[in-house]
Amino acid sequence: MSTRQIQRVQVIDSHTGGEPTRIVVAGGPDLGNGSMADRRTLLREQFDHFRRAVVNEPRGSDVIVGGLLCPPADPTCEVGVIFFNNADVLHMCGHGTIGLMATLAHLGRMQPGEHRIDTSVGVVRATLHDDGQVTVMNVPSYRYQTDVTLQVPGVGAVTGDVAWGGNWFFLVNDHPERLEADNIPRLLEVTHKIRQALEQQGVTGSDGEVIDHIELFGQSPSPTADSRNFVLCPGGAYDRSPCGTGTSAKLACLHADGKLAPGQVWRQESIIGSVFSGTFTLDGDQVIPAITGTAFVNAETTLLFDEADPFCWGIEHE
Ligand code: PYC
Repeated sequence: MSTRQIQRVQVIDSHTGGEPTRIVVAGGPDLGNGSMADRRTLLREQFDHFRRAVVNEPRGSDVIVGGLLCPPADPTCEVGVIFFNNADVLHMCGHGTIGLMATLAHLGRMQPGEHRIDTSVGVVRATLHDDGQVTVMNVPSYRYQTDVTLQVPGVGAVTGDVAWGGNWFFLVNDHPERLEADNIPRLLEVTHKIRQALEQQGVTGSDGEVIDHIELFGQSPSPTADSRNFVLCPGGAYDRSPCGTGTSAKLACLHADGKLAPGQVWRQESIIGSVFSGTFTLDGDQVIPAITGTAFVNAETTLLFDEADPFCWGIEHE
C-alpha cells in the first residue's frame, strides 16, 4: 500500500458572464496575519507552486482566475480573498468577486445584503441581491494618463488612456479592429502587441506598475448595451466577461471626459455578449464604481496534489 501524502484542496468553480472563477475554500496555504497586500506577496514568493497547481493545466486552464479565501486582515470585513491567474497573483478581480459572492451564497455563508471583502488593494463592498445578482462597489478608480500614443510594430500608431480600476488598464477606443467573436485570434494578436509596446516604450501605471490588461472598445450590435469590449488579461487569455476592473477603469475615463454622470448606468458588453451594468458614485473627487453581474456555481471539487505526479504543480507555459 502506498504511504505517500496526497494534499486535498477544496474548490468551488463558478463563471461570471462566461469567465471562470475557482475559489479555494479549504486546504490552501496559511498566509499568516499580515495585511492582505503582505499575504499577496507571500503567496507570490512562497506558494507560487500552489497558484500554478490550482489554475494551470492539467487541472485548470489559462482562463481561470483563482481566489484564495482567507480570514480578513480588516476586522470590519467578513472574508478576505487573494486573486491569481495562470501568470501571477492579481490585485482586484471584479468578475471573481461576483463569483466569490455566489460561492459563499452557495455554501450558505452569505445572505442577501451588503458585505465587506478584504482584498490586497483595499476593502470592497459587495451586495448580494435577492435574485442572485451581485453588485461590487470597487476600489476608487481613476484615469492616470490621457491620449498616450504608442508605436506598435505590425499595427501602427495606437492611442489610449491609462487607468486604474483595481488593476492597470490601457483603454483604446479608436482602432480599426472588428470586435466580433470570430475575430478573437486577431484581437489577441493586436492587444498582445500593444502590451509589448507599452513595456518597450516605458509606459506604466503609477509607481512604475506594469500595465497588464489591454482593453479595446467598440460599438455593440445590441441596442441595450452602451459598448462592447475585448480585454487581454495578464496571462495571455481574453476575458469572457466584460471585466469588472476594466469596466471600473472605463467608468473613471467616461467620468473624466464628462461623458457619464454619477448614478448614470453604463452597460458594458463582453466579446462573447455577456453584460455588466456599471455606475458610480463620487466620494469627494474619487470615482467609486458599482459593477453588477451574475455568477453561476458549476462545480464543487476536491483537487488532489500528489507529489509523485510530475505535473502536480501545474504546467508552466512561457
Ligand atoms: O473582472 O476584474 C475582472 C477581471 C480581471 C481579470 C479577469 N477578470
